[in-house]
Amino acid sequence: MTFPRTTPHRRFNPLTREWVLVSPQRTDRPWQGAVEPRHDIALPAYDPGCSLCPGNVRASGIRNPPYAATFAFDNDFPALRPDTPPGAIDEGGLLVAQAESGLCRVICFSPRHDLSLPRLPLPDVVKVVELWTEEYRRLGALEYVNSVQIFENRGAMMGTSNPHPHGQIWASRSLPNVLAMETQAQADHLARNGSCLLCAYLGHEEKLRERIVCSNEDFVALVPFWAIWPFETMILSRRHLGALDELFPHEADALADILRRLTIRYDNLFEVPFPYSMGFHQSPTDGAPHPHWHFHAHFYPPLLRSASVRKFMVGFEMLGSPQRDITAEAAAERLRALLEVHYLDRVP
Ligand code: H2U
Ligand code: ZN
Repeated sequence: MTFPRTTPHRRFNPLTREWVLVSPQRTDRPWQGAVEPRHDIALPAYDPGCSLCPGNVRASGIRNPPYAATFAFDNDFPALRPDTPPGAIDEGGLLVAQAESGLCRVICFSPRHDLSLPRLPLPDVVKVVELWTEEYRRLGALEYVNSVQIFENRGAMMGTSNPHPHGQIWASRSLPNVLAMETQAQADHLARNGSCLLCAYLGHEEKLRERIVCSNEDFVALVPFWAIWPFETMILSRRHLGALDELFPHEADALADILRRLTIRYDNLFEVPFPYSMGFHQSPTDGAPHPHWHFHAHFYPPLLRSASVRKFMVGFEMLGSPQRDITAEAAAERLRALLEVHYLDRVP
């Protein structure tokens, strides 16, 4: 069976079990709406006013060490705390609340204020992968942590407070909504089919090869069939594994390689530092076995047709379901056509 890709259709996301409306005929509509300011002004290698640069004092009054590679610290303004007092209410299933504990970390990717994942040398990105792995292992081992959400908000458009290359980790007792949905969907798929949902999905994509952006021996970057954001991608491990702490050293190198190559392509698309929210989805750290869990990363970038026009999730999308204009296949083709040399690092 096929479906007409040039006319409106719905696509199903088997990980969250939600639908996206695809309307390819809308890509050419006129735009007189918001125009985003460019954020590609040259940054200094060190900014004395930056709270994340080495040796500087943070808002909390704590001074950063003169770090030379990566640096992680407890968020000075954490959304979750380890010592939250217990408590819960449930009034007829209508007023339901629970105390929540956890902890929040900030991860500096480099001492260089002006660099970012796509412009860091590969060995430096490997160090970031190693730090994420160490944090996942350490935080996941805490009694009150069942989920370790590692993420990066990149760019002012994504609400980042500071251009210094950094990410965050929120570790929590409860599984966040999306992790809970993905856990259930993967468990159900394994129980029903006897196979891993994402191993099976990756197998399809490798056969079709129309949504793959780039790959290496251990990882594949692709635009998922059910993508919502214009240039949304996923990175999937080829080997069935649940989390960063299961990677072999050569796989950690390969993850750094694919992250770097994908983010270089992103920056090259509109020749600006490409804004996005990205993060890893990994096995819950509740001590239970999760054979159904397949490690992956999601990239959600808002830019639509240029550096100055972004997608908004409003109207039908807020009230009904997400919608996209450019198809996943067309987005993959555009990302695939780009160079893997950063536009700022090209020799003229
Ligand atoms: P974002 O740029 O994605 O907001 O992440 C920066 C985080 O760094 C943010 O959560 C923390 C903020 O709370 N932060 C500190 O912990 N100390 C500071 O001095 C500045 C920012
Ligand atoms: Zn800085």
